[in-house]
Amino acid sequence: MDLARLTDSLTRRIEDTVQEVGERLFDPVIRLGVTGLSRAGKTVFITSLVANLLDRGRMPQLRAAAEGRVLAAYLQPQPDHSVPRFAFEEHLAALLAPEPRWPESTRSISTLRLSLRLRPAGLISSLTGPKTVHLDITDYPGEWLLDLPLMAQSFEDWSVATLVAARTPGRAEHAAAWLAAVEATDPGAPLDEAAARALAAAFTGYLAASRRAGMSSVAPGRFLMPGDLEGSPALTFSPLPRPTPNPSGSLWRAFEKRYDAYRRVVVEPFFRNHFARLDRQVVLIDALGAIHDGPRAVEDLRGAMADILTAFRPGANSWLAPILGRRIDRILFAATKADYLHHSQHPQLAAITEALVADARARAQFRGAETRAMAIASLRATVEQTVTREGAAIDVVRGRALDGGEEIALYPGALPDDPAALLAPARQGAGLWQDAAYRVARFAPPRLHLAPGDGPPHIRLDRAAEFLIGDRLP
Ligand SMILES: Nc1nc2c(ncn2[C@@H]2O[C@H](COP(=O)(O)OP(=O)(O)OP(=O)(O)O)[C@@H](O)[C@H]2O)c(=O)[nH]1
Ligand SMILES: [Mg+2]
Repeated sequence: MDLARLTDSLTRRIEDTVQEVGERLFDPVIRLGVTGLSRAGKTVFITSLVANLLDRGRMPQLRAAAEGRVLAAYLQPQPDHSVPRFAFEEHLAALLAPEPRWPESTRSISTLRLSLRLRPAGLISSLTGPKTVHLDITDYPGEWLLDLPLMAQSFEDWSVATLVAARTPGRAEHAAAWLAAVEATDPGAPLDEAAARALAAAFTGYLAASRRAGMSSVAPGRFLMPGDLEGSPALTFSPLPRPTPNPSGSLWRAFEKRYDAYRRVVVEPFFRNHFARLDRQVVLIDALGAIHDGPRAVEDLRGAMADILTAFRPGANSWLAPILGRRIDRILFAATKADYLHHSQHPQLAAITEALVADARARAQFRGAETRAMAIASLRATVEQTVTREGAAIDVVRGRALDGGEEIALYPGALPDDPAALLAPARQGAGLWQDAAYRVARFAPPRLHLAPGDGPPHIRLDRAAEFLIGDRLP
């Protein structure tokens, strides 16, 4: 490298640093955690939220926007030099294409910084002039969230819990091959790498089948979504019963080491780097999807969310406590995909979502954090309609089917007013809903023609944004 270029790149680096330091010192940053299991709707939420903050025509409930105080909104080229940028433009283009497509399952982590230039409200404005606020958002595969509870579990405890869960109805049928492989293994015998790989593969097969059946608890997260760890020995382990005796060099001890390495090398950095210092959190929950999959899926979702949210409890365990939950002062529990329901049923959906996380909230005691539950759709794919069947008026939603693209009307079933009508049988281990059937047909994204100044259509995304960041916009 010649001297001129070297100096040039040095200067640029210094400018970068100065700019970063300047931003950090003077401009407030809101770090929004978007938390949700796989397919909960994180990527669509981030894409639509950002698009609707850039073009605010559909954000009347975001006060700063309604009052015309947002002077400019723009995306930073590369917010974090160590993490890829969230592919906002690609995701939005796919949703706005003539044949619109939902995003693929997220395979790795990415991040985005949106900057808002604001005219402060009221008296301050005449004194200070415009202010800039940055909004940092990270996207990641939902599977990885399931690793959070592992941090508080030893290999032995995790093995016992996972083996017990695998024998329960709803899971046992998917676990047969893996459990047979565990039975046939002597965990006290010396490590045999080929046998280890076969066990790990059988375990992964069980996790994949459970997920296809609508189950949420399918940790460790990297087994189903390895990211850059595809084929890595760090993923070659499986729960095993502890043998006695348990000599050093046993398969069990080897798996224990790998489990601990997985937590130390994979899980801890992910949470340390990306959940640290969050200010606000939105927890996206696909409650409708679970209801559709049946009582066992609902109970499994409840359990998974409880395990995850409990890890945010201050003091829950040694290393997470200083990292998580301390500063988060607002948490929104959002039922996603509310556009599957006529709005007359949105209150029931919000109530069910609130009840789903009630235990976790009580246990986690998000000290001082203000929480709220809402039914939202990041991207509205349907329109509402009232049809008459056999003399009775029925509220349906209409949209394009994901398979085939033809117009369909959907009546997903009536959600009960009392969430316990769903959650109690789920808790008691019911296999099917007693008096109701819930249907969900997957909708394709709508074909959109956005007017200038408008973001994509949504349901209550502006209210969600107001709750999550509104008070931080000067
Ligand atoms: N109708 C409707 N469907 C939605 C909406 N948001 C998400 N979906 C559906 O949910 C699917 C998953 O959404 P994503 O945003 O990709 O979910 P994710 O949480 O990023 O999932 P992972 O990347 O696998 O962790 C989409 O493919 C859509 O089918 C919405 O607002 N309305
Ligand atoms: Mg995603």
